[in-house]
Amino acid sequence: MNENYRSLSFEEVCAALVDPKPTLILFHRNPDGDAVGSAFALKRILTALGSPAWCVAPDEVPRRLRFLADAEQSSVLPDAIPNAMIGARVISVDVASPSQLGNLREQFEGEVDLMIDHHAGGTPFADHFILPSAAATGEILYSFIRSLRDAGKLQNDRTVNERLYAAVSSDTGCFRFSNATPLTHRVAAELIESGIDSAEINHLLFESDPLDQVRAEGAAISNLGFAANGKIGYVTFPHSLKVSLGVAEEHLDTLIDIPRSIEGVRIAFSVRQPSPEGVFRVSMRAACDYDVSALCAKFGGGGHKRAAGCTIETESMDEAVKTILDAIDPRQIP
Ligand SMILES: [Mn+2]
Repeated sequence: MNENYRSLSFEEVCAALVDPKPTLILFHRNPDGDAVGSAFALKRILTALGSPAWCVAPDEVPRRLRFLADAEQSSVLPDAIPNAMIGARVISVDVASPSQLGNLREQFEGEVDLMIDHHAGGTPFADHFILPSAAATGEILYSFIRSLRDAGKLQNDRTVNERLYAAVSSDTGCFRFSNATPLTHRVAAELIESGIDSAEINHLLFESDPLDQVRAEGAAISNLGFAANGKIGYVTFPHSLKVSLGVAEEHLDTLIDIPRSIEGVRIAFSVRQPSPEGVFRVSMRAACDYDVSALCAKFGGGGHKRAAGCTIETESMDEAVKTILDAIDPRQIP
């Protein structure tokens, strides 16, 4: 951890949020429901608190998550930042390490004033409020919002509640994963009590798959592999397959769910090859007490204990898979 950056108290973050200043809100590349929901919830909160705000990310919001974004902000890419926002305060949400800023890193590393995140083992790049026990960044934001509401500084806002619920539901796989704590469920309960349509949000998040995603999953099933007597399951998606199907990278985020949902699989991973170059993106999940973030950290990646990722540079897909398998000691799998 960089000693130049401070861990901020809850009160310090609340004070920063109510300090009216134009604000850019950063979220990570390949954005998920927590990143988009948290960023656009924070945008609305800051606006209500007198701070004009704008969301920025290295990748566009995927179409399936557009319902969590503002209609008036049609792009999150840096060239869409209004001139009035140049030099604004910068708050990052759900970003664990500078590398997750992708091509925004050069522009924003060292420029972030506050990071709010829930990943353990990241690399703080600003004064921060990091709570690894939280299931989602949206869960952390909810605690700030509730405190500000109780203090009479914020009104109850349905759109904010919807975005936060989506953030939490997204990062917990609809409240199925082990990160969904009693507090997570209490947050969800309070959000549902506020009158949002949780069933509709979960339908949009989990039951509205783009056809291209389903086609990609169908093709990937023939690329399933197993090791350690079926305790390890994996799926590969080479660049050539992406080209022949004509699918986009955003349609490959769910591939990891294929091996993860097979009986007996304790550790699941997917390996994607976004471009013809020898760069392979690995997503990893544990259905047991196995620290996949420690494993991914060996390759410069990270994440959570049971959900992590990394990038491997090697010559072929087979080599990438072998690299991961060699790094797992089957005797360590519970
Ligand atoms: Mn998250």
